Amino acid sequence: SRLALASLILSLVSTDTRASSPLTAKCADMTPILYDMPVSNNGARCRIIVYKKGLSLDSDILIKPPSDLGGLKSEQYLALNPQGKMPLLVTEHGNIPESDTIARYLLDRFSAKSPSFLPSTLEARMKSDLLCRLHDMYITTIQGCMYKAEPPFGRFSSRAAALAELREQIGYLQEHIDEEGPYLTGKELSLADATIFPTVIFIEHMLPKFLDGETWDAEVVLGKKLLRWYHWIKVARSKS
Ligand SMILES: N[C@@H](CCC(=O)N[C@@H](CS)C(=O)NCC(=O)O)C(=O)O
Repeated sequence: SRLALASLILSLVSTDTRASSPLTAKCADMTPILYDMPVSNNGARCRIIVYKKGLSLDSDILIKPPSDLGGLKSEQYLALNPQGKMPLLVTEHGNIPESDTIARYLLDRFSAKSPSFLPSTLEARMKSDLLCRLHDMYITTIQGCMYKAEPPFGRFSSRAAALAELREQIGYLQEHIDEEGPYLTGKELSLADATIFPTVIFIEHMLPKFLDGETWDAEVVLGKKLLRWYHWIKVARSKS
């Protein structure tokens, strides 16, 4: 009947019901644990946020290697992240895989501490999101071609094809990088800077091994704007 339906809806939305539901009950705050290793460029963006914001590695966040739980493929780790990948952030809101989501969660959770990694203009914020998205969709998905012993590398079954695609995708970043800089999206630091910097380090150190006779030319591979930014960030980083 209508009355029964109305009372059912009322019971679903009433605060009393929600307060007693285990799904919505407020969990106690906990110190989040980031499972990660310095070798991971995906995880590095999360660590850059932790370090740049000056978070306490004691009370704000703990950083532990997956080996503390027996490694990425151990039963204990897989119980937290069935994909067996790092980084992983364990919080009172759930176990969070995927470095982009972890990074945004950390920016939000610790928004009171600067830098915000959020530029003040809509255009720069959009460009940052776009650069992160292009990087995560098309570059990190095939980056294994620079270090994995064997294919497949993402959707590619040959190293040469994956390397060619990687270089093409690096090129696509170029048109979204700010003309003036010094950061990727302009005058202010954004999540894109934290996301792309560790990957360019990977590229600079590993891609030259697969050039097949061609001499390494960072400007040819990275493009003018990405290379200028990379040099500038390295200098800025060594001063901070
Ligand atoms: N899209 C994921 C990629 C995570 C990822 O592939 N992590 C690598 C380390 S950089 C990993 O855990 N590899 C081990 C495996 O896939 O078995 C992210 O951004 O976090």
